[in-house]
Amino acid sequence: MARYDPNNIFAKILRGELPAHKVYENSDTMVFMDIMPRSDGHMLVIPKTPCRNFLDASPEQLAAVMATAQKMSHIAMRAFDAQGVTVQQFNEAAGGQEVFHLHFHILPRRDGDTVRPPG
Ligand code: IU
Repeated sequence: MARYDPNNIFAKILRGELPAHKVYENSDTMVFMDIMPRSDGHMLVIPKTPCRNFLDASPEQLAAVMATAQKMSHIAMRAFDAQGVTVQQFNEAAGGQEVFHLHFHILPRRDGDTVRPPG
């Protein structure tokens, strides 16, 4: 597996070098709106520390990101009047990953809707 690239887009967002619509932050994680939403309220949850994806994440990074993902899923249900939430995560190019800083997609869902595939 390739090494973590500190100049990936999400690392630049974390450093404030690129803009993002940030909706939540704590000491370990940040959440911002996906620039190309695949459902209303599509958000991304990332750790603040370097991590390429699920495969090299530490237990501490996973615990922090999953706790924030659960919190934001509850908030998304209310804020976007959703009936469900899809949580998605991709690893390496072959696994559909495009940005190589660990992130979980939070996709608020409504009964009968369809979510556009990524890419
Ligand atoms: P991935 O396939 O899980 O790596 O998807 C990356 C996501 O990051 C994708 O949904 C993009 O729309 C999203 N994104 C973003 O929110 N802001 C950006 O500047 C870039 C990508 I580049």
